[in-house]
Amino acid sequence: MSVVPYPPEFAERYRAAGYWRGETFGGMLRERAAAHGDRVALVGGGERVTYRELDERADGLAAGLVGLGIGAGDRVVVQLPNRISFYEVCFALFRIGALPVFALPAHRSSEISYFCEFTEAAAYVIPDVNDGFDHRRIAEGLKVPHVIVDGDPGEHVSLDSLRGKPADIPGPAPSDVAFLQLSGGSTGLPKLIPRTHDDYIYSFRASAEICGLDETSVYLCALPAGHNFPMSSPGVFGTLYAGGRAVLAPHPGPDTCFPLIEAEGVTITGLVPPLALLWVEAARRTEHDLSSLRVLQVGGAKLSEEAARRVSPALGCALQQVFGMAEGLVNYTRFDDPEETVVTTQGTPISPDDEILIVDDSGSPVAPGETGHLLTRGPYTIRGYYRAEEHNATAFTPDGFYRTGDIVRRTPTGHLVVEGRAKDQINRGGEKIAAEEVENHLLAHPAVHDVSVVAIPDAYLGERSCAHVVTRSPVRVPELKAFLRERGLADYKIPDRIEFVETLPTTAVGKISKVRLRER
Ligand code: J2J
Repeated sequence: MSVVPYPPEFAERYRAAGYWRGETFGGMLRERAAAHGDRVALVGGGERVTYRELDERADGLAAGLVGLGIGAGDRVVVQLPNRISFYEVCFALFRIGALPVFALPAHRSSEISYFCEFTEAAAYVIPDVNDGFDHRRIAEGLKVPHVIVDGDPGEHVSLDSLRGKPADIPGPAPSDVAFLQLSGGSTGLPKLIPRTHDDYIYSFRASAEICGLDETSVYLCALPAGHNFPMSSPGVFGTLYAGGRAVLAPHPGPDTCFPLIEAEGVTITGLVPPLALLWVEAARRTEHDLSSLRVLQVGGAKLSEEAARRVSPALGCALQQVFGMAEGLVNYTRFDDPEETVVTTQGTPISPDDEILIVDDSGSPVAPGETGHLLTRGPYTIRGYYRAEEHNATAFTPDGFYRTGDIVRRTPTGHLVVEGRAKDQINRGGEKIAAEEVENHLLAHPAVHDVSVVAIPDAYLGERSCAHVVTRSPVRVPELKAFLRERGLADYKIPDRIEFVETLPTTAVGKISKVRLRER
């Protein structure tokens, strides 16, 4: 089975409670275009697109994609940067019922070829050149029927050539899977997350409400558009749901974003902790007027209390901590939470029906206030990864709770505090690296006998990655890094440090002890 559905009794409950309202992405855009067609929906690359224009462009593009042979249920790997075309392509695919697979701009041939092959993708959508990298290079040798380029297509299909006349296309059902999102991953190969129209729209509609979004809101998309946080917490989709305006920043740094905040009157944006700190520093000496900014959301990795205390004074806006995951569950500190709660916790869940369990190593609930493994189940948390039956057997409990791999505790007020992580992952300033994936690539080098990749603490990023390598023949660090790049691994996954060791420490049962490696 490629997708694990919500059990019927849960689906019924989520509908009855009004979480799942039978909405689809396509329908939502149509309604917004009818209600306020002339309002600006998206701003990016010097262009402004109204709700009506976005709606029409999605229709035109959907017709062109159908003409290319793309149909309902087909997977399409989308690797576009923060531009208007990202959303045009998304809505066109949503209208057809084809599923975008959201790759990040940083992904390279290793990740992309895996996504294309694993999902048997019908197409791969890219910019020509972005940030100095020619994405058409990844397309060379890729096993995918169509490569669609936003820009100079070379030998491929130009996105603009697909802009046709709207045609009648039967849309997907609200309970259908809308897209495949990427998991941060903790195993050798990244897992894909199937999200339905019903569940995802609930998550960003409720997020928009929690964040107080309305038609006057201006959301700045600073993080990569394909990531779950700027997409849905409340992100660009939450903003469009509320009838607001989303501004797309090509880069997340203050040099790019501060002028956009001033020019567009941005009211809310979301960042990962290292970027938030960069903004705090830059705000001290900026000449840009940031007074429109009401909320800075910070999430994706733990924000230290000390850093959290600096946000509001420096930026003159409220801080909101966001603890979320592409698999579902998202927590927010609320605007009426006491200041101490906002700086010391990662918030409470979106939904009254988000079920939270905190358990010990043997799976028994811990005493209130104690630290343990976070398990969750609810109206927008998946029941299984895409085409991953074997992995699902351990990633979920038999009664459908997702094992987040996060170690948390709950305060007496019900707020969650992230205390650590049990999953074999490195959180490099919000960018997630599955240790095993990098280990497997290193093991492919003939000089490498054994390897273990662990997180090491870092003042700026929170964590960096360090590979401990046992060699069988001499090799130098730059050679190993070049080897990983040649294999087409995304840059952020290349270990920050590589240490050569005689042996790797083992546990009592003979497994490599990452705990002892981290201590080293
Ligand atoms: C500590 N760890 C955090 C936080 C995520 C909103 C916000 C973030 C994500 C995201 C998201 C954290 N403090 N505030 O999808 O909608 C770590 C946890 C979690 C993992 C999920 C959203 N916020 N984390 O980061 O799928 O370990 O989603 O399980 O990329 O990031 O990563 P991801």
